[in-house]
Amino acid sequence: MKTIDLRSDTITKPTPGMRKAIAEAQVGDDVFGEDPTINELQKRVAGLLGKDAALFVASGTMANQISIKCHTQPGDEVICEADSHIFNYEGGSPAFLSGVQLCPLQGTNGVISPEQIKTALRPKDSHYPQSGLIALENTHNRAGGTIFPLDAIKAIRETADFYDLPMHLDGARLWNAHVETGIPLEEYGKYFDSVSVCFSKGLGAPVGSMITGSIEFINKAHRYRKMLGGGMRQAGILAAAGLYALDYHLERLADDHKRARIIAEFLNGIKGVYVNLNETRTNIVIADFKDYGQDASVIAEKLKEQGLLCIPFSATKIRFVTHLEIDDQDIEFALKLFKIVLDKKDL
Ligand code: TLP
Repeated sequence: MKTIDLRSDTITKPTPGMRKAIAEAQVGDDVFGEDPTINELQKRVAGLLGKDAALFVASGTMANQISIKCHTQPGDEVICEADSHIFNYEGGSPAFLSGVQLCPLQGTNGVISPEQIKTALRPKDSHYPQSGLIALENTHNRAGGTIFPLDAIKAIRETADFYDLPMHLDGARLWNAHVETGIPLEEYGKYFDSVSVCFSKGLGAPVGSMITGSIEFINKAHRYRKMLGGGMRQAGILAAAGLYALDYHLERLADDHKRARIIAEFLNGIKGVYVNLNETRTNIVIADFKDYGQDASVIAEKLKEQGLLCIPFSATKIRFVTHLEIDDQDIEFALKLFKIVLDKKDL
């Protein structure tokens, strides 16, 4: 049976071209700083984000958590959005690794405001945790791949400057925001003290993320990476995939966005199903089946029986993600499967 896997853009396997780049990569011992391919990727990504330095790490989670560790002291509080990846999907590691607590603010489409942040800031009094960091996410995964508007980021930066707070961006899918808006990565980067980006999401590399920031920040991150056992040796074979992805898989994200849009419009056309079409601009579609009359998990199971894989995100919501391995025919086929599973209920 043919399978259409829309669970995540993390499921892609390296393409033949990427595998060739991996096979031909020059490598060295990266713990000694001697892997030329790692060094090239770090330099390139730092440049793209307008930062002085970058550090290759194993995963997006590691990139976010090392960044939190660098910015905070135990007992601090990190202001983030309530649906953010850091708050929901990183295993409670801010508490485990950095001894900090999170202050989740309910955003709108993943976007929080300076006013919300001001209200959340703690007085400088020994009773309170100390506000230590503001962490944003762009694109925002659980909100549906939504793009954090640049003006909103600028306004938060002004607040952060006023209260002397650093800002971190979980930019696992910042590539998607960049391709969709045409806003240079560097423009996004300049409002943050640190930005993490991933090669293993829409870009299609098998492994790897990058932390970018100042030289001082990255030196600190380097030490924490080592402490976490994240110092890798001939990791240039992984960086080669990242370099290849930047050359060949960045601009094509626009295709993923078009395909996600087709799914979004189709599902939104079904009675009782809602997709926020205004905000669905990248490769993630969150469909809310709240008036459809069946639990998200039941619908996901029925879709699976037909060969379409997706992830329920709540009792009523299901996430569908387009990626490198989904082409136009797959989208046509997906719509056919949606019709089989959903239309009957619609009649
Ligand atoms: N997200 C995964 C799951 O963990 C939910 C996915 O399938 O989307 N930041 C953001 C915004 C992410 O979406 C993810 C992965 C990460 C960080 C963590 O990346 P990894 O999986 O490399 O640790």
